[in-house]
Amino acid sequence: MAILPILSLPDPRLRLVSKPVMTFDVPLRRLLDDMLETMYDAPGIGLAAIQVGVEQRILTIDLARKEEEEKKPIFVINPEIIWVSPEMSPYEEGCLSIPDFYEEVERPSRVKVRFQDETGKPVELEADGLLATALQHEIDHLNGVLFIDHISRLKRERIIKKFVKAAKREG
Ligand code: GNR
Ligand code: NI
Repeated sequence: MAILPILSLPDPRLRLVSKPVMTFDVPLRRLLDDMLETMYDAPGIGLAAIQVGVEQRILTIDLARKEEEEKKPIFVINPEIIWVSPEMSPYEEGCLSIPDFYEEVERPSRVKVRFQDETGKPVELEADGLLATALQHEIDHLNGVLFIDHISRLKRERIIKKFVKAAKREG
């Protein structure tokens, strides 16, 4: 297993539309293991493959945040949102690719997602609360969408500018 470097704003790869996984092989299992280790180390509750530079429709999710909580990782491959609730809920979101910035985002409170597990088996999952938020945040990443795309243009442009400046300073 390995901890992979996480891309941050304004890396253009974060805007790519990731490609479907076609083969459920050993390299995929390795990538999932590395993503999980990277996510736990960060620490984060979700990670999309493109955040570690891999342009494939792959997510890892685990809401267990505290050390003592039992780890329950979910591997999500080729996900599709097949239903969203009409009700919306606000949640203060953050993103490992936009460190130290948090802002409230409104999204559907509940979602139904169809995806494949790490063996390629189709799965359907209905989620609410933080899991619904995390799934939507992560699936956005697969489409090159970041949570700042859901906030006001003024705030979005301000945060992008800050990261562009920081990247220039660091060369
Ligand atoms: O660790 C994370 N926490 C989080 C909190 C609220 C809403 C979404 C998230 S996802 C984030 C990790 C991440 O950036 N995944 O892409
Ligand atoms: Ni994110």
